[in-house]
Amino acid sequence: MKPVLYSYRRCPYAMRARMALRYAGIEVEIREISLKDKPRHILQCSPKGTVPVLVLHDGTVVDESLDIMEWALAQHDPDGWRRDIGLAMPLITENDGSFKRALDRYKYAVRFPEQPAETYRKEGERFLATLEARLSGHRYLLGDVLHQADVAIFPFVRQFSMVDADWFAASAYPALRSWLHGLVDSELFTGAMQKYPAWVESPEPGNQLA
Ligand SMILES: N[C@@H](CCC(=O)N[C@@H](CS)C(=O)NCC(=O)O)C(=O)O
Repeated sequence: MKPVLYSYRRCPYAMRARMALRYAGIEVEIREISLKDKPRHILQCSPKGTVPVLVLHDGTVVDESLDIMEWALAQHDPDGWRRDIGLAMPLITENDGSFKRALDRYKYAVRFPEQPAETYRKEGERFLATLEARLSGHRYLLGDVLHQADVAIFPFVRQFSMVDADWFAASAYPALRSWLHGLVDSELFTGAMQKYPAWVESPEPGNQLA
């Protein structure tokens, strides 16, 4: 029996998990869910109700995207995505913390009217500038070989770039742009973005029509 991955195609956390699983060559049953109508089983496995959630055949539940990446890489990590984790972790932490916060405010600026969208964009740009500096000397964030950090971070930068594509195309981050385009065009990403119909949960035994 394959492990089950509850997923949502456009979720950046789910993207990083799906990419790590593909890279590690682990086949999973992807269950595409609606965030507005979550299946009972995902909530039974992980009451916090976020995707991605990986359920292993022995019932073990892994319900944080970075833990799913870690689990996948512990099974198989052919290119050493976990090297220099001491350098990678602060970047990933900043991505998931202050950058994600700025991204949400920039993307949904109408819901955060305290500041104009440009202010939130400027907050996010602090992280973009850090990435640009790293990418100016290397193809990827930790050198010339793809790393867990690239895969963990780029789905969020992709979202940021799409809020105002014209602004991003003219922005002061050329190395970041070519890094992003390379990852978006990669087989690893396109393969992980395959479309699945929404997973339909079978009815609870008690609710079944006779
Ligand atoms: N820290 C979690 C965050 C996951 C997360 O927030 N996912 C979003 C979708 S992108 C979600 O499921 N939100 C719940 C909802 O919208 O109901 C992780 O890394 O897995």
